[in-house]
Amino acid sequence: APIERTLILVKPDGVRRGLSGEVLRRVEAKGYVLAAVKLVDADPAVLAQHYAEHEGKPFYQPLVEFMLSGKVLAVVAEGQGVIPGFRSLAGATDPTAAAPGTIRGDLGRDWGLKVQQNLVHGSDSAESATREIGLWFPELG
Ligand code: DAT
Ligand code: MG
Repeated sequence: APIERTLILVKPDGVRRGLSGEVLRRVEAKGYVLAAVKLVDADPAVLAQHYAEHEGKPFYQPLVEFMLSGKVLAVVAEGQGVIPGFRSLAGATDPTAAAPGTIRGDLGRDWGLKVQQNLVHGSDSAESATREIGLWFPELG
């Protein structure tokens, strides 16, 4: 697989629950390299672009509000195949469906919660990764 970069976000539920380090540990244990890490209050304009593909869906507004509910850990990770590789580490979108061994499967909770509270985001393609790294880390450009 090619050496590439992906954007990872530890969402506010993950930061609140003290799981930022556990997510970074799994990324590093896999052999990926942390190229940039920062704890931020998400910018609403960045979020609107980040989730543009979901605009108009019923979960869009709750998703954006959730992402504004607390700090987000933004990470650029680098390595061979890290874009699909981190998606594999993260597991399926719905924590109930996510396999054991994955971040969402092991650590995600959905009782009484919404699907958006699934701990992490990972870019889904090379195009998304380039776009999302530019949005969250304009200083790297
Ligand atoms: P992923 O984060 O696995 O790439 P996605 O891009 O389809 O998933 O959706 C982005 C986020 O939106 C996802 O992490 C959680 C939320 N979401 C997706 N589908 C949802 C649904 N049916 N109900 C509530 N939230 C949803
Ligand atoms: Mg996605």
